[in-house]
Amino acid sequence: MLTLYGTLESGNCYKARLAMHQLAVEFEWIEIDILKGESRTADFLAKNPNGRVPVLELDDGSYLAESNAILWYLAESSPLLPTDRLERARVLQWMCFEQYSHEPFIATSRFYIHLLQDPQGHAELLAAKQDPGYAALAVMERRLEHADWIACDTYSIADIALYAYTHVAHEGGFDLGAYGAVRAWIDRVAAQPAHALITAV
Ligand SMILES: N[C@@H](CCC(=O)N[C@@H](CS)C(=O)NCC(=O)O)C(=O)O
Repeated sequence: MLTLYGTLESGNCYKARLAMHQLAVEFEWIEIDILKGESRTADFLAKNPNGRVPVLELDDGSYLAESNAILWYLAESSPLLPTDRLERARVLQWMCFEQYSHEPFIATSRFYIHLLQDPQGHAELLAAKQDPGYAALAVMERRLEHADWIACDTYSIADIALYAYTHVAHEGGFDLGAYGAVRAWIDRVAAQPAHALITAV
């Protein structure tokens, strides 16, 4: 059976859990308390030299880190990853966008506010993340005004990757009020079969 090492509140870890629920893949969940440094122990660094969750342990005892790499591994040969060459590249395009232009602003703001519960102590950092965070939401809005799904004609792991932190953007201090197409897409993602909440293991 697969084992997922992660932190329940983390959107990056939620991506893998949501995909496994939707693909009906059984897995064992091992909670890692990142606030206590459990992802930085020698034992954990042997699993992921980058000291971060999520990490997926495969049946043969090997480890895979990076949430979007884990999504890609899980979704291979499933409807969550298209077979067409260009569509696969577009899925990757949006997953790269998520990691470079979205997660560093929206997810990290949520980390300071929702997990550390210390917005005052990080006020300067949080202020600096507002404009790029809203810019990422505007990019999504432009795409979703004309499309049901973020990367291609069907629901894919690119939707899962971006849903993880977009649907809880308010917990990072972002107001989705002006992003109607993004909000409608959030509802579509949540209505997919075997959807699981971010709070569910
Ligand atoms: N690019 C990585 C980011 C992983 C990441 O930042 N994980 C955070 C939790 S969301 C973490 O492990 N933080 C603990 C630490 O840095 O010690 C991914 O997508 O998996």
